[in-house]
Amino acid sequence: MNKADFLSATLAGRRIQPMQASGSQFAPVNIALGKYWGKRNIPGNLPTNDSLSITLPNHGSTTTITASETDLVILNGKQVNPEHAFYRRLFEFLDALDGNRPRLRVETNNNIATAAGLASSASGFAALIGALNDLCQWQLTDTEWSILARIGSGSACRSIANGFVRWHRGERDNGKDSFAQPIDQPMPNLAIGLLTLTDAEKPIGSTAGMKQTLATCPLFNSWPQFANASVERIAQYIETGDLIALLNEAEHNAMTMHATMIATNPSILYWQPESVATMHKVRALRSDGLDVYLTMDAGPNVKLLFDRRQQADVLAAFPNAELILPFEHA
Ligand code: 2P0
Repeated sequence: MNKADFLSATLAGRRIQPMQASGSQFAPVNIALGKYWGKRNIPGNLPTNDSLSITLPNHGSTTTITASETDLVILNGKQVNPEHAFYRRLFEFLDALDGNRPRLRVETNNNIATAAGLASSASGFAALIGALNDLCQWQLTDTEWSILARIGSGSACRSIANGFVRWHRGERDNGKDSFAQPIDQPMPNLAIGLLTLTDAEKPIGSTAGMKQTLATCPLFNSWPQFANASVERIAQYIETGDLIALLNEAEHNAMTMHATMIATNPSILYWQPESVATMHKVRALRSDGLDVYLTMDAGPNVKLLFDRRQQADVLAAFPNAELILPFEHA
């Protein structure tokens, strides 16, 4: 199956036919506490393992789509050149959705610090599907929304709700059982600190990085089993309200994912000296009694995870951290 086949399996005859002047949708970014790393199917973005994220409320992408004389992309107020990777990826996806689509003007605004290494492709594809759903009045269910976003970018399937969200890897070849669902259980004391440590260029994107890991990493055989069990533990800690156990598991999960990246050939090392210095600092704070943990994605920046009741101490140690309280939103 190619991307268009995966999409049409869920679209069930829906086409890109505007039913109103424009369609809009906001979608939030998410940070995985149990990571997605590895695809069992590349065009469908079908993962080797479950993952589980926390949404950053009010941080993300707003996309508005209108029918237009020509295809046009506006990103953060600036027109994007058709040669640009963002433009190409977007219209390749829209063409796969509907080969006879009308010309479209797609405007996206991201209100997130992209420098902090937050994946705007996740909020972007979730917002894109939502805007099309609005424009064409598709009446998508949340599951269909999640599946279509996943085919755009895997982690986008988790950007459909606030709070904790779990992506069930699924087993079917057509991907219809691979979607995310919110976990209706808040953890009000969970706090996140976003650190922008460096704007050093990433050595390799996630899609290529996962491919290389599967092809060359001798440790990867043990990753899916570990990752599934780890997500299961995280889900249990959410249920029992054990914040510290959850944060500890999230850090272990991230470090294990990075171990698989580092053990590829050639090695993928997203860490920069500032990342490693931050890891040591977090450990030193922990041995001083502060419950602060960290997670990292496919980039050099670190996301601190802690108990908001220790917010003053954590922010004193990391004055540049942007504080996010995921369960405090309008
Ligand atoms: C995650 N990452 O779970 C993991 C952790 C990066 C490290 O999802 O190829 O942009 O579009 O499916 O979703 C980044 O990968 O990759 C990602 P594609 P995506 O958040």
